[in-house]
Amino acid sequence: MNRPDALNSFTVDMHRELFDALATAESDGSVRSIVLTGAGRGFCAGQDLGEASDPNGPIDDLGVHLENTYNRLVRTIRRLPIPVIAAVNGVAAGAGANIALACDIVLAGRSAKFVQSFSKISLVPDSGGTWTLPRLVGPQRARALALLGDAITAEQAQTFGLVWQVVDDTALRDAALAMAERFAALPPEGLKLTKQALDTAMETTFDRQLDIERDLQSLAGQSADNKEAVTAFLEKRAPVFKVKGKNS
Ligand code: T3D
Repeated sequence: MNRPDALNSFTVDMHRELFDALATAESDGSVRSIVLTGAGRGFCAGQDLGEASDPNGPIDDLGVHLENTYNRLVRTIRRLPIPVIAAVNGVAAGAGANIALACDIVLAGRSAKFVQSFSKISLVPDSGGTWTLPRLVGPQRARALALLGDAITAEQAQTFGLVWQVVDDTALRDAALAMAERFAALPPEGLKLTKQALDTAMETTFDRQLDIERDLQSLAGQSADNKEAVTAFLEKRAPVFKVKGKNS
């Protein structure tokens, strides 16, 4: 996200650019993971409030705007068949915080902050926040975060379960790229199916989830990636996975 002077707050144009980038990454089958981060000192301050309040601007009904932009974005992130890493390099406020939480793995620089700033401007947490937060932090903390709108530090966010790892600010970029390289070395089919399995887990029963695991494992077990990984293990050599895509 690249509007550093406004802490990478979202305009309609920025949404369009990010959709285009995600679509390009998805259609190029050789892309094995995505790192989402912010230019400058912030990760993302949510909606650009200047654009949202401009009577001649592109936003009229906020619900319509949400559906066309933030909802589409977080649905895309969750649906992508490859891991998405949020590298939260500074403040993540409003939708910016919840977009980070929609990603598969959240890394944070030590100076990052997470703010559900919606209550301060009389809005409802969006971009999936009311779904994601209670599942990640539990109902009491979710309510306090959403209703008070207090900023929490990267360390607190990690303690609460919002963040996988906190690293020094100067190490964040390298940590995110190192994780992306780890994903690039893993067989992609298994990662895709694992994302699918975890997506259904929070909404279903134990029995139903066992059925889902069975069906996905059946697919995984038929994949060339699984065969190559097991053969390589038995032959005590490094596996070589065939990657689809225009660059392969
Ligand atoms: O529209 C819809 O469909 C509804 C969807 C809503 C989704 C949402 O995200 S609602 C929530 C919107 N975001 C906010 O309410 C956060 C507003 N920003 C802040 O509260 C603070 O800026 C921060 C806590 C994020 C950071 O504070 P601080 O002190 O580190 O920085 P700052 O000085 O406030 O901001 C730096 C600059 O960025 C400043 O511009 P300037 O004075 O240097 O020219 C500030 O105006 C600008 N900026 C920060 N956030 C936004 C913004 N400009 C426009 N929109 C913003 N959201």
